[in-house]
Amino acid sequence: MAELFHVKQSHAVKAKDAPGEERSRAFEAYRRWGYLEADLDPVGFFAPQRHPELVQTGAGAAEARKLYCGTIGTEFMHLTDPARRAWIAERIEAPAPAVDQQRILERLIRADLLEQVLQSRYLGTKRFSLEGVTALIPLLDTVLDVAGEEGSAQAILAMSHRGRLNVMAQIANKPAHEVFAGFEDVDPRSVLGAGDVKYHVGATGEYRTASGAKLNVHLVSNPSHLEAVDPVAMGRARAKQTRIGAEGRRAVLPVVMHGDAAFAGQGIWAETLNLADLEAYTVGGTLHVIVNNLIGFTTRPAQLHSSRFASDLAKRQDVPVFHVNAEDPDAVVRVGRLAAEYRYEFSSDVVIDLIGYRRHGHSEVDDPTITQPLLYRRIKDHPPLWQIYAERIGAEPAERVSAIRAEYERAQKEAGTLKKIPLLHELPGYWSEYKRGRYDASLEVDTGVPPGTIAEVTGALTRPPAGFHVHPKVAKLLEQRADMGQGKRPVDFGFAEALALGTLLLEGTPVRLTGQDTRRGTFSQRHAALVNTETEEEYLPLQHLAADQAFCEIYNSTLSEAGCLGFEYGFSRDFPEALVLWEAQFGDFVNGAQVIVDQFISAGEDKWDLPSGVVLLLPHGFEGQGPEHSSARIERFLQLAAEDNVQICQPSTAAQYFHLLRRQARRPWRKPLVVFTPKSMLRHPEASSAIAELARPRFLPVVPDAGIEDAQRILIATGKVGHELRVERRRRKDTSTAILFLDQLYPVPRAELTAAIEQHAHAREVVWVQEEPANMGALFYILPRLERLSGGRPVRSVKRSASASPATGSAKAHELEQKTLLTLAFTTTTPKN
Ligand SMILES: Cc1ncc(C[n+]2csc(CCOP(=O)(O)OP(=O)(O)O)c2C)c(N)n1
Repeated sequence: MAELFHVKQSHAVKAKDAPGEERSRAFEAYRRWGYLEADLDPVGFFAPQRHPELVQTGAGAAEARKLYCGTIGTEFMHLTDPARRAWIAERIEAPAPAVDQQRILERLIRADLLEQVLQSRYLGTKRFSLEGVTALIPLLDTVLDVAGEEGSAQAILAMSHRGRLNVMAQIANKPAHEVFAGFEDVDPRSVLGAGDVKYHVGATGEYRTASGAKLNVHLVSNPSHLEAVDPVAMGRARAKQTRIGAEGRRAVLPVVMHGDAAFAGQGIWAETLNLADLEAYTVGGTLHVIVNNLIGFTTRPAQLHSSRFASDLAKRQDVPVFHVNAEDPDAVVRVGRLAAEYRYEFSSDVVIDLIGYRRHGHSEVDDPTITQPLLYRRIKDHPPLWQIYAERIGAEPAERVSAIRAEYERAQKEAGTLKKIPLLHELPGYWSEYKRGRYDASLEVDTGVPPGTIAEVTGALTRPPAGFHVHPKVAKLLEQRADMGQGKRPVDFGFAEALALGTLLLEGTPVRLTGQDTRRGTFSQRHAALVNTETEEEYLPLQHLAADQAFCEIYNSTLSEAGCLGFEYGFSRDFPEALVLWEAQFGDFVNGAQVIVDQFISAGEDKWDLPSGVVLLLPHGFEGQGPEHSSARIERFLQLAAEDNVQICQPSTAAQYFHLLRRQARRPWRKPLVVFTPKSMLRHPEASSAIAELARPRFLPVVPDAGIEDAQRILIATGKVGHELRVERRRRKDTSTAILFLDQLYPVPRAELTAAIEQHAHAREVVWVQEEPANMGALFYILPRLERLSGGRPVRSVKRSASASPATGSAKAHELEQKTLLTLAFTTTTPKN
């Protein structure tokens, strides 16, 4: 092997160089640029790109060329660690290890015939065939083989539509007749308005590797939205690893497959890649496979990415990329082993770019000859890979081909006789104690905590270790919190949260909380980590409550919404015992994660029957901070709400927040919870709570008005404006207006709302008051419901005028608007809604 490793640009070889030096330069150039001239052109439409530093003659050139410009193109010279570069070079420059060609051939035949039988039996039905990249199956076989050798017991697989049915059958071991059953569409009545298409659902099975190891394989359910599943798979892997403990990262291997167009184009994947090596998110390396067919629907690579390869984004980090020609299965298998071993050796992400072609149109109902006539003329004459490979290795597989075809045809017939859709999955055992589906009152549990326990937790939360230098502002806060915990001053929101998490941790509920600047809190309200002013060392009091407490992870996230929320949703899917919370910096930014909210959090249970108890903390409130620091878009969450799929709440006091968080963990019902959290209300005196409030039994979905009896009018609000209304009422010395807080918007608390209204039997009207413009907030949702529950009283609303943007950019305009809003709320003559 040429000398390893000068990491500098290679220079053109000069004639006077000594042969040793010349050889070493040639190797260096090929290690760096060889992948550009590698043979990665499966059907003659992806010609090598010539590079001037790749000399064709002279000492070492031919040898280096053979190693680096064959059917494997290795991009690794961007890795900053010389040991990693050397590790890869050593393996690429060593003779290719022997591979089990019979096993490869068997897998190729199976992959191809499954598609062919589907094609012949269900002509014109979309299946997103794998043909053209069938080498994916032997590739995954090898990756899992290495995983077994390395001691893994589980693999989390994520992928989009392409070849998914094949991966389900060959890798997740879903029985073939169940794959066919998806095409029979039996029992449609069982999924009216629910369920998902066959190429999106998940699968769970056991894979037996070549060396006899058994691996549980989980193929993650995913939506059509390409790449959205990436962070979810990572979060799921992290949860499974956390459950296992110290050996977790070795025991669970995440494998994520990507389309080439999606890999190059979708931002959520870039966000996810950035999580790879962070303490808060690492899974000890994800193995990525780009199932690269050099086309995206009808669009060619030159229109899809500014770089030669779809994979280039990965190079922003220390991640090697192995391009491999999918028409050379031996090379594919070699790369699979190399990449998987690299993951285990360095706990690093690694990318395999499996470059093949697409035999049919994007789906089987598309005619690709309309947009790529030349390419598809060539593909039409190109034999399936198993035929090419059988010839190459001198095998005679006719008998196996007939036997496998017959096997699939039998399975297809069996599917036709099924009356019910086969169970697609079973939730792991740790879900057995938790319920999903509809809400019912029997799910409720008490969440109150007596003052004695609060005082104990407060002690641990407010005493930093000896010699720890606390910032003077934080020291003062800790003193105040100590008083709060002793009942000497009201408990504020920040401390109520700490107490909720602290008491849960002591009761055995693990906590994971992440978000931008979450450790301190955007509004300097949390201070979950104390920072030593002398050393910057951090200390998390919630991690030091008791020796037998549950684990507590509180992290600042990266500046990402989609990636980070997707991760936490994934984590919650595999850790129902934990309270998993994701916090937006301002609720306004949650729309950066809209796909995760729409496709997973809101619809996941309906589509896939997969529950989650993830919590979203979304700071919300109109405070004159402009259009992007006001609204978490209550209206959008309410629009997504149906069939008890989520809970949407806005706690009006610290105690309500305390009970809400505890309720989420202690109830056996696992359901996403969206919490509109306070900003200025964090410090609003009326939003603080007496310590006795923490001891009361439960969260109140509707907070009645204790101060007013037999009111003439009832104002109902949610969030900060309710407190402002109460202040305004005092200012006006009004004693005839009751002000109720609707702290739970969804599921709508009908009984509590009716009871709170009926408490004021003589009230003449019910008024919904919101800060949000008329086209936003809860208005559209709540009015019809209030009309049904108001006992025949007229219902009207007070709100800002409809507006294209959520809030004004002027603090003074905001004040004027807010004042008008409050005035209107106390005016009895406002006409219709
Ligand atoms: C976020 C998103 N945008 C657009 C689409 C529509 N769409 C479905 S497949 C596809 C092409 C994907 O190409 P590629 O990633 O290369 O995968 P392939 O289908 O070629 O395997 C497009 C644009 C989608 N599903 N998701």
